Amino acid sequence: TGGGTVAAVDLGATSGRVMLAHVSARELAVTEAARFPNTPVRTIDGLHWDVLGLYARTLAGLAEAVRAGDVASAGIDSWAVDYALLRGTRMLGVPFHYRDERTARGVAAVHAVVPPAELFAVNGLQHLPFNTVFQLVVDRLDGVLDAADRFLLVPDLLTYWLTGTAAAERTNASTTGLLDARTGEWSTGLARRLGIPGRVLQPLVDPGADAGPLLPHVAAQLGEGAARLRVTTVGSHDTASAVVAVPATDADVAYISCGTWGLVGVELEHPELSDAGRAAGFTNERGVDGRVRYLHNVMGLWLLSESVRTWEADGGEVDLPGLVRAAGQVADPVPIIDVDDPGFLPPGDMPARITGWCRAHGVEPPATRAAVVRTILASLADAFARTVHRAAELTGRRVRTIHLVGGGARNAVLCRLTAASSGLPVLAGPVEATAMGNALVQARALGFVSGDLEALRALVVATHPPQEFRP
Ligand code: LRH
Repeated sequence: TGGGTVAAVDLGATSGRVMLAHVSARELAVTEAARFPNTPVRTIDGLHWDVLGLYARTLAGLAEAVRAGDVASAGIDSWAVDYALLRGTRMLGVPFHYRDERTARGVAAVHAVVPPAELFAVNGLQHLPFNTVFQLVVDRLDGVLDAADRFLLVPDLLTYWLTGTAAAERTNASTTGLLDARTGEWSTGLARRLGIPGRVLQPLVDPGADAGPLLPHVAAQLGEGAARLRVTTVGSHDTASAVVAVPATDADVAYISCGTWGLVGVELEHPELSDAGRAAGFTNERGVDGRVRYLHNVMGLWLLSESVRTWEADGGEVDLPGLVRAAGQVADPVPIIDVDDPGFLPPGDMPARITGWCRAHGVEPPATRAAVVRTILASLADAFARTVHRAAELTGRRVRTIHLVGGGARNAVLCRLTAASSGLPVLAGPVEATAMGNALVQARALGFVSGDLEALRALVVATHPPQEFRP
């Protein structure tokens, strides 16, 4: 076929973008139609996402995309776990940010009924205090869940606002903690035990499913070219889309999807529910085409972006690329911190917390901004390397190459340090893997390309060869 053009909407924790992708059997050309910041808002009751702002900017970005090309379809992905409650068409309150502290109450309430090991045996997930199930139980305790007849994860919410079709896309649903890792269906038994009414669980749909045409008022807002536009369900968990576009040529690879988080692991055909894996903090998330993303959440570039935010609040511009280059030249040894320490999770003064961590562990804290950045990058690389080797051990997979995709692939110091720490070659890029995976799944659904994930990945390798960092 001649191929065609789709729009990939990718909402990250720090920024969102609408990308235009022209896809055919030989081509994967991605250009940016719009990019906008995602700025959380703290109100009296906690930390929230500005979902209306994100929706408005998504609409503006789609309008831009429609003006620029003959767009056949749009697909939406975002960070996982967060959601809106709805009653009928009406959103009940402003969605919370997963970094809001309220989740602790939910964890205690859930574990009192279903102990951690039992929870893992059902959902196969790494314990993260913000998994949707914990948040929903807080809503139940606060009396808010009673009023809701459904919850929609962020990409499902935007798809609903665009099309009027309400569903739960399966890759993202797998991050809620309410999906059975073995069957890929909602665990209604678990929901019942936790007092989460079955009615709030929406019908599950798979990536590639048609979500329908735009609602008339949306099409009118997007202008002439939008008449033909449909929404296609993609791997709506951003990490699921990113893994689709890992430019792997064989199975002996691990991936690191590195943005706000560093998602480090391997792809499996079936969930791996061993106790050793649970103890090591591994998760079984659903991927596109029923694959399993067996991975561990490493804290990621959040440590860096939150440090920059702290320095900027102190006054003045921060030249991040310059700081990263300077970090690359720091010759004195820097401390290696435990990036997964839960103390680093909430927003706030990150350099102070890094200093505090070092003092508490009897090591000399980094003294300059460049040394702080070096500490962060070297510590991330150390965690990435340990996690890759652990994933290999736990699954019996022989890992000969590490693919690093996402924004982190732009950071040459991080890629170099990851190669050095792991003793393995790091193949970096594409930076826009998530948007590419999103676009490829749409393009396949529309018949612009065909084949399994390996075929889609071969197209990424051919069009966007990664950059190699040798150990
Ligand atoms: C990365 C990500 C990750 C989740 C986290 C909440 O953007 O989706 O996979 O664990 O955000």
